[in-house]
Amino acid sequence: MSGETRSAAPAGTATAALENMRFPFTLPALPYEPDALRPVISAKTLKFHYAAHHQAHISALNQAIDNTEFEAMPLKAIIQATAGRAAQAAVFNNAAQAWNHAFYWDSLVPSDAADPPAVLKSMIEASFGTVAACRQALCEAAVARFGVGWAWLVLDGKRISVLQTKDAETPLTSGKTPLLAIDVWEHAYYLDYQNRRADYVAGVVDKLLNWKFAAGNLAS
Ligand code: MN3
Repeated sequence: MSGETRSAAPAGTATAALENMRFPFTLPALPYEPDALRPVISAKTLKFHYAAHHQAHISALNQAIDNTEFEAMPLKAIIQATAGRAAQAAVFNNAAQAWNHAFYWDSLVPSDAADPPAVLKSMIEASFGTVAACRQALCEAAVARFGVGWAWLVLDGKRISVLQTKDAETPLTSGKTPLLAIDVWEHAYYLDYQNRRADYVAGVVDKLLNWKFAAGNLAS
């Protein structure tokens, strides 16, 4: 595979594993056991989310790109090539959701209430004032997202910022570097929190954010 760019995601992550695959794509390994994020996210939610929802996007992606030019392409290239093209919506939606979910698994870590590593922390402080204000902005974006979608911490130029995307959309297609993702589709929390999205988001933002992974994405 000479001349190909290897994944820029931190080594050993689900995101890197997926980015280094070609058709047929397979579900990358979860970075922890399904019960590792309790009590914020139950094992039941995580198992369904991973083995049913994430797997469904991987399977649908393989079906959609079978015998097409996308068979030869890495996942991020497929996402870029199909973004905004109505005729390729099935490929884009499943490719982007396959990537978004791997990135979401990597964005979470058991019981991590620690601060970001120093380089990221100083960038966050330059953009938000404090890490607490950054956490608050991420919470607000995740709670305010109308309908299904994602909340993201991103590197936008030299600034750290927070944004939302709808449905399968991803910051990858707008030239921003994703640092962390929070899934706010109902399947991410409904078994545990029913309609209380804010409680799910607060638990994730206060206890599960993988700041080391976020910092590792600064160089990607
Ligand atoms: Mn999901």
